Amino acid sequence: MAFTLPALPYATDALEPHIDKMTMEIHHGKHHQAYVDNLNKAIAGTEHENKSLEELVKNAGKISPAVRNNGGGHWNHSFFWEILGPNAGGKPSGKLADAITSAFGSFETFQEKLNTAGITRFGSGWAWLIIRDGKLEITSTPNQDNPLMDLADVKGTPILGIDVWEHAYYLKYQNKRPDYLKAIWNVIDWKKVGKLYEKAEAVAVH
Ligand code: MN3
Repeated sequence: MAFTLPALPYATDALEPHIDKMTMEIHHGKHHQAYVDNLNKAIAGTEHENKSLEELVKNAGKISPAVRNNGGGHWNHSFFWEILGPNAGGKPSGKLADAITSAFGSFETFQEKLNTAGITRFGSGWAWLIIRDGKLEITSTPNQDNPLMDLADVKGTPILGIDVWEHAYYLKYQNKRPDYLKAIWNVIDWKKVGKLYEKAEAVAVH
C-alpha cells in the first residue's frame, strides 16, 4: 500500500503569526507531498514496498539514498506537524519538565541549546530532542536524516524535532533562522511532546 500525505491536525493558518499560512500550505502541500510521492516511487516494485515507514527509516542506510531522503522527509514532517499546534507554547509540565531540568539545568538553558543546534546545523537539516539510553539529549541531523536512522551519528528516539530547512521559514523570516527558532517555541505543543516522552521513557532501558 502506497504512503499518503497525512492531513494537518489544524488549519494552515492556525500557527499564525509565528508560522504563516502560505509557508504551511507550501511546506505541507508541496514539500511533504513530494517526499511522499518520491518515497512511493523509490519503493514501488521492490522488496521494500510493504514495509512500514519506521522500518524503512531505521534501515535507510542499507536501502537507498532515495529512501533515506524521502522516507526521512515523510517521517520527519509527519512527526513535526504533530508536535506543533495553536494555543501552544509555554513550558512542559510533569515528568518531561523534571527530565529537562535534570538534563540541562533549566528550561531556558535547554531552549538555548536546542536553538544553537538548529542555528549551527549548516545548510538544511533538523534539530532534535531525543531519548538516548534513557536520558534526554540534543542533537541535529543533515538533510532529511533523523536519529532513528541506522546511519545517524547520534541515535535515539525523537520526542521533539525542529525543521531548519529554509523552506520552513524563508517566506516570513528570510535569512533569519534565529528569529524563526525564537518564534517556534510559541507553537510547540508540550502536551504532545510530554506524551512522546512518557511513551519513549517507558520502553527505554535504564
Ligand atoms: Mn520541511
